Formats: sequence, C-alpha cells, structure tokens
Amino acid sequence: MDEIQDHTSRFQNPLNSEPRGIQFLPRVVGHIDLDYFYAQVEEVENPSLKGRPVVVCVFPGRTEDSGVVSTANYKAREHGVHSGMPIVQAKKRLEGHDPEVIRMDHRKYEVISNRIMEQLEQMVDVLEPTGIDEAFFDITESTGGDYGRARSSAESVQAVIMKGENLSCSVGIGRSKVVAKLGSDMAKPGGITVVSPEATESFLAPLDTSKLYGVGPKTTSALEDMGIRTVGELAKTSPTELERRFGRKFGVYLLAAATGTDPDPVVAGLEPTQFSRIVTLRRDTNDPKEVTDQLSDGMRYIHVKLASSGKSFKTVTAIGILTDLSTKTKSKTFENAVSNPALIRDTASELFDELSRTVGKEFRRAGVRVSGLQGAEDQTSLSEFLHQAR
Ligand code: TTP
Ligand code: CA
Repeated sequence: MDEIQDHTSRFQNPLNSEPRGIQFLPRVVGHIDLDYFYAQVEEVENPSLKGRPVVVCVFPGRTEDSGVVSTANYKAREHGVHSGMPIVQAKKRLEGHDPEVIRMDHRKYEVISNRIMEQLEQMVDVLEPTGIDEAFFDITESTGGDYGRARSSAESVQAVIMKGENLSCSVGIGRSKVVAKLGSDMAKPGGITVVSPEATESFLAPLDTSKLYGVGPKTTSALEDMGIRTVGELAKTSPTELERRFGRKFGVYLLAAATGTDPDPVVAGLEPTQFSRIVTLRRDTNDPKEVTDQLSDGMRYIHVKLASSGKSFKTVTAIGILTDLSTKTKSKTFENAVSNPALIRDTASELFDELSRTVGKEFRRAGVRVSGLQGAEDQTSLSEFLHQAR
C-alpha cells in the first residue's frame, strides 16, 4: 500500500491515474497483440507447418500469383517476406526453403479472434479491441495500481490464450496506451514488457520517434528537420514549438506521447456477456463458508460492474478449482433477470454448499460468475422477483 501512495505522490499528471476515493491509483494500461496471427492460426491447425516458412495471402486477381502477402510466420520473415509483398516476390525469396502458401480465410480468423476477445474481457477491467488480433485493456482497479500484480495479469492472459487456442501473444504494460503499445511491440514474439511509472522516462528516451504510436514517416522527417530524432529529445521540446509546427491537437499529443502521459482512456468496445472473479484461496479448503467469505471482494466487484453497466443477470455460477486442478462448476438460473447483490452472495453460497458436498476434494481456487446479462430495461424489480420466487 505504501508503494502505491509513493507512486501517487510522484504523479504529476492526474489524467494518468484513476481516482479511487481521495487517492489516485497509478494507471495500469495494457496492450495485447497476437503473434503473426493468421499464419500462427494456420500452424495450429496444421502442426506439420511448424518450422517451415508459412505465407498467408490474399488472391485478389485471376491467377494465384497476382495476390499479396497478408502475413508470414517468422521463418518466412527471416527471408525478408512481409505483409503487402507481392506473392511472386515472396515465392522467389523462399525458393528452396519448402514454403507453404495458404489462402487467407478471414472468417476462420474472426471466429478465433472473437473467442479470444470474449475471454480477455473476463480477465480485465476494460477491454478495447482495436483490430482482429489486438486490444488495449485497463487493469488499474483489479491490480490496485500495482505493477507486480500487473505482470501476473499479463502472464495469466498469455496462459489462458495458450491453453484455449494454442496461440502465443505479446503483452505490454505501462501507464498509457502509447507505452503499453510500445511494450507489446518490443516483447514480440511471446513476451511481456512491463514499464513501471518510475521507469517510463528512461524506457522512452532512447527510442526513435518513429516508434511512437501515430508517428508515421512524414512526422518523423518533420521532427528530424527540427533536429529531433529520439523520444527523449521530443520530450524536451517546447510545446509552443511543436504546436507551431504540427497544430495544437497533434502538438499536444506528441509531447504527451513522448512523456508517456497520453491520457486517452481505454474504452470498452464489446457488450459484456458475463462478469466473473476467481481468487486463489488462502489455504485449500472444503468449507463453503470459508470459500464465500474470501470471494466477498470479488462479488462486490461483480456488483459494481453490473451497476456501472446497467446490467442485470439471470444465472449465477460457482466455480471451484480443486487441488488436482480440475474445474467444477454449479449454476442456478432465475426465470427473470435480477440485479440484487445479496442474490449473488446467497446463491453463490448455496451453490458452494452443494459443490463442496459433491466434489469430495478441497478447493484451491474459487470464483463466481454472473451471466445471461440483460440491459436495465429488461430488468425485473426485486419485489417482482421475490413474488415469483415464492
Ligand atoms: P499485425 O499484428 O500487424 O501482424 P501479425 O500478427 O501478422 O504479426 P506480428 O507478430 O508482427 O504482430 O496484423 C494482424 C493480422 O492482420 C495479420 O496476421 C494479417 C493481417 N494483415 C493483413 O492482412 N495485411 C497487412 O498488411 C497487415 C500488416 C496485417
Ligand atoms: Ca499481431
């Protein structure tokens, strides 16, 4: 806790922290990007491709060779093949290296992407998908602004995607979108970069300005003309000079990006389908009361998510991960959607009573999920609910 307050006191820009009561938590923003996405999906589907150059292509023309490369795996990239390259050229570069050229199947990648985004959405506070294989996320609340916990969250995200889809991804964590995005780029493939608030300045300073999100070749050369090559140099430039050259809006952005203080919030992009929280218990136990007690923060969190999104729920699920790491669940579905927090707690406690009687083993981790979410307008009032329940 001391550490958090320490970070807070050094925070200069309140826009880069989230209000919590009277104190500000250091903002924790993440960026996740799947590695060589289309080509990796093809490798997972056909493991015999591993180790060979794989090129996924769009064939817009009449002949197979008239298309361009959509993406390539790292083996093919070693030979200089990249997105946007004509197929003919890619084939030439890969001659004699046993390449596999595959037609792009957008629908297939989309289905997998949707599954991943839905899973991610359950693991973070806010998820903002920004493309088929990438998303920003915010975990300020769930980590309490602690960057050590943020690293664990990033590891869990990677593990879940690996377990569910067999796909590797890269994750960056930092105090702003620009820093998080740079982090995931640098972590490629399969890594995690955590840039704590204290380390942000020294992390950014040596980078070329072209690495910053939103800084393309034109801006890079305009900055070079001003004698600015690195992000550190950009950070020291006077705001007036930047605004004169790039206009007010972009000038302000450039300076904020260069100091890792870009304030753009992570904005939810998906309609949530469920809210859940899972915790590791303080000790393995079969006592349902002990389990539900330790889930009370998690259930409060679920209630806050429900209230802030104006949602009610139809189903409560108790999730138990046992000492042998198997997962057991038990659910109860109400006839009408409800939103009362006491119902989450009472139903979860009932379900854990039943689970603990039937599983015969101790719980190591436990969680609660509410699903069957409906908008506030579909909601049944509590009195109506009680009436129906009798
Ligand atoms: P990227 O994330 O840019 O690339 P990538 O996932 O293939 O590789 P990296 O490991 O560097 O992240 O793009 C995501 C997907 O979008 C990519 O797999 C294929 C598609 N794509 C195109 O179809 N055309 C393009 O020019 C680019 C850049 C990507
Ligand atoms: Ca990618």
